[in-house]
Amino acid sequence: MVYTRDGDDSRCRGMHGTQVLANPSVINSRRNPRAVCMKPQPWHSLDSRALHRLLQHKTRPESLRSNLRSCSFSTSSGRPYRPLETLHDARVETFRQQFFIPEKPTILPRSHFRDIPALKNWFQAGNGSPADAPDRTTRLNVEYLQSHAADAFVPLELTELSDTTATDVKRFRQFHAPLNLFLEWMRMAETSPQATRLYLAQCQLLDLPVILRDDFPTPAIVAQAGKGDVYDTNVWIGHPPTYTPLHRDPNPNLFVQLAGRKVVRLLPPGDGQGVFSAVRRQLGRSSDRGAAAIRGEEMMQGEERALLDQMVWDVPVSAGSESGTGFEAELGTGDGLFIPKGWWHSIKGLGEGVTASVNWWFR
Ligand SMILES: O=C(O)CCC(=O)C(=O)O
Repeated sequence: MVYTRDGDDSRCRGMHGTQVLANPSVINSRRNPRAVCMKPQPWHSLDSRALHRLLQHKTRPESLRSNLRSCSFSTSSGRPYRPLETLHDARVETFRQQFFIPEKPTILPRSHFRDIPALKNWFQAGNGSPADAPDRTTRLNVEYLQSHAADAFVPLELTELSDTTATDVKRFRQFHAPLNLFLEWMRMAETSPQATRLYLAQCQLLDLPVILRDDFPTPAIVAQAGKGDVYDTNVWIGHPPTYTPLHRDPNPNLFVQLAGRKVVRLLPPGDGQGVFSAVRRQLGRSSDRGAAAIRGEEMMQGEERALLDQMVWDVPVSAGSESGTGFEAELGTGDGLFIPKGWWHSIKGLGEGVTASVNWWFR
């Protein structure tokens, strides 16, 4: 396996190309001198003023509502999404010829990735649900992760909702903190729903100890379908509803569900750009290549989040001839989705218990 750090995007490593390492003085340049850095604050370094600002930040519901009202986009995203088909033949050669080379998305044969060691080592059946129950809930194996990486510095996203059942985001913040803080939060959230959510988002495997990295052997299609270059591998863990807005990655992506469920909506390059540009124009913001490639705070809250969400998700799924060019894929444990380079996607965590995924950006 070859790890390369040069995406072919000229600006950064991907939407998720921001990184603060355990030692902030080596911010990302060691890894990728071209990466854009948002410099999130380590948890413990949020001083009382910063916390105050965080607590005072207000969304603007009135202007948001009027933007949504006045919004009359005409892009193909207004047409229904089709369910994405599942490949039944697991051979690398079939995948390469039918999907990798022609850059078409597909769901790999269901449960194809069920033997990734992380599935068994990182997760456990939730209380009271048998491990083989189809709708079982899953919990994080906090003890296993604590014993190997409690002090690892990881990227977290904090989303504060108005109450535990609300969907509107009061505050959003990205920062880095020891993994243990996240693990303790996950333990707490298991038993009592929290209005403040944490999402371990875009956590690079390279920042975790080798023993945990070994839980993610490179899948054959990643190693063999193209040049075998792995550009980045990240894990994503949280409690539903997790949310990732519409964006595109600069490299092909194998996205594998490790626990729980997620639903993904995909748009081809031109249509995704149309939706993204329309939203950014509406807000008077730039829609250049870089803007769509950074998981910035702007798109995670307020008007941009609401508009992107509406444009992608307020559209039905239909298998009929009237369908648009977009696809929807629902993934359960062990399922994998191929997202070709440049295809736009938005992802939501579903159901109960923990939802977790890993992605390999590769060429
Ligand atoms: O699972 C998620 O929430 C986001 C994953 C993602 O955006 C990606 O793999 O490109």
